[in-house]
Amino acid sequence: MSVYRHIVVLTGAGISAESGLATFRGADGLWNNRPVEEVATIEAFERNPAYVHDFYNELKPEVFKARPNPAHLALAKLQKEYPGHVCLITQNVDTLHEKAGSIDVCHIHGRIDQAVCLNCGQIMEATGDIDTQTACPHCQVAGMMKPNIVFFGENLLDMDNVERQLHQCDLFLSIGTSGIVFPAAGFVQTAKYVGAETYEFNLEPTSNNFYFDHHIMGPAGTTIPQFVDKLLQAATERKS
Ligand code: BJW
Repeated sequence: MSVYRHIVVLTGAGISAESGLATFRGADGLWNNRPVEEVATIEAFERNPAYVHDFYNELKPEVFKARPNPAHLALAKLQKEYPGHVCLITQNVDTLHEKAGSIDVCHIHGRIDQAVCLNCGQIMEATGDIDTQTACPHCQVAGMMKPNIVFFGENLLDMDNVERQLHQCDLFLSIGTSGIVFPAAGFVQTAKYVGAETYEFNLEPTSNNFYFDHHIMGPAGTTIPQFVDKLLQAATERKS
């Protein structure tokens, strides 16, 4: 195992599956077998915001009671103990990486514990219910609040930072994501282009596996702690 200067980790719903949260495209998928792109689109929200608010209001308690699993904890340990930089990018709207102790997590698809006001653009904490009547505490306009979740057709968050991180990385890890949703599915291509070594961790091969040098199959709660131990051990051996 080599020692790396700049590790970029991309996580998806699969890393939170062992914490009890449904993935999107699995058998018991979050959207109950409806194509996610037909429900989680900005057009669907504009058509029927009450329906979308109800969905997320119901989902919040389940997400908030979930606890980080060994994969989240191992990545937090990697961030704390690895001698190189470790950048954590997640597509997940849960905050299990933060609960595991990770810092500076880049939430490219937003966070379920936040709302954004479509009138003034302010992002705020929203752990309780929001609905079509909720007023923005910043600009006071009512009825313009949206969960701070990136729907299909919306731009991702923090992409300037993501691009910067990807262009510096020498190791790219993709964990528990089907590689179907862009632009996140294309990050591995950028990493490969800049010369990074690339690993995919999943239960099964994905359709996006062309750019991965290594495929490690198995539950992330098992494979990630083992892999992190190897990275940390290599770094320790290099030092001594
Ligand atoms: C385990 C496991 C265990 C299970 N251990 N593994 C280029 C080409 C084609 C289309 C596009 C393109 N660029 C943009 C698009 C359009 C679109 C898109 O990608 N469409 C595709 C469907 C083709 N993208 C967008 O619209 C994005 N915006 C954008 O590009 O803006 C620019 C633009 C604007 C306007 C017009 C055009 C461009 C926005 C994407 C937003 C995604 N939002 C969602 C929903 C949020 C709602 C919510 O959270 O409730 O984010 S979609 C949904 O999918 C969610 C996820 O973050 C995302 C990714 O899913 P993920 O994490 O991969 O989950 P799954 O379920 O798919 O996979 C889980 C995996 O885990 C599986 O592989 C399992 O095997 C594995 N697993 N247990 C290890 N224990």
